[in-house]
Amino acid sequence: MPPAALIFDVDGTIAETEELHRRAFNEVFRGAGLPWDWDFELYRALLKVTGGRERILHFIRTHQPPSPADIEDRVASLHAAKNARYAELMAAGALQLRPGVARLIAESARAGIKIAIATTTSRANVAALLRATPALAGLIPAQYIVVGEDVARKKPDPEVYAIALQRLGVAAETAVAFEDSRNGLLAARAADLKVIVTPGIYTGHETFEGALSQLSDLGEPASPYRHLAGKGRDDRLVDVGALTRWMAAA
Ligand code: XBP
Ligand code: MG
Repeated sequence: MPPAALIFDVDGTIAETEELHRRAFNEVFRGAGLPWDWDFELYRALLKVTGGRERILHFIRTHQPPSPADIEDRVASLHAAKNARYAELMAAGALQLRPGVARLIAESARAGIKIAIATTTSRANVAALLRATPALAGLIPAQYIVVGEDVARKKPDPEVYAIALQRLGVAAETAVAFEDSRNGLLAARAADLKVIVTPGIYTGHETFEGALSQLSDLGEPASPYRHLAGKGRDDRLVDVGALTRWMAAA
């Protein structure tokens, strides 16, 4: 049986969005007169905290950067400004989807498989990405897009996946989740989903026990994925046929 639904994480999985988030954070900090600059290594550590607002607060509380006294009250507005800048950068075409994402989503939608999103990022950021990505237009219905504002607890809590499954109306064992991070894997596994992990630029050092498969990416016909662990050693692409076989053998 082919899967009934595919549920995609956004940041790091559909596209390498985190460099755009980081750039937007730093530009907004500079614009607000704050002497903060998140470099790649620091941002990798900060990514353990999901959610941009939560990440800024965590930074203030754990790194004690030079900050005005009222800084915690300004976190919500800094975060809103970050998301506004992120949308501008996205609209300027600063990003491409990761290999195989558009191909797999289009093929699956044609086969009648439901496509959903389960992300801790803000709704506006998902909208910005979808606006900038004509290849996905119309393939992911709005009610199947579950975002940070929809949950009380962000990943690694499974809430975002539980809501997605409920809205999709499918059982967890018939669906597959796609993630790039350990926090995402833990969230999806706690919702009883099978998970394919494609680690990204910020998550290649993490460990992913419990994943159905670990691959460099979803693969394209001219550039197959690199198999890392689990299912898919003898395949080249993640497609509906491969997913069907991997799930049956799980
Ligand atoms: C993504 C995140 C997000 C983005 C920023 O995690 O942690 O917080 O970095 O988004 P995942 P917001 O890929 O596991 O969903 O600033 O909108 O919160
Ligand atoms: Mg992610």
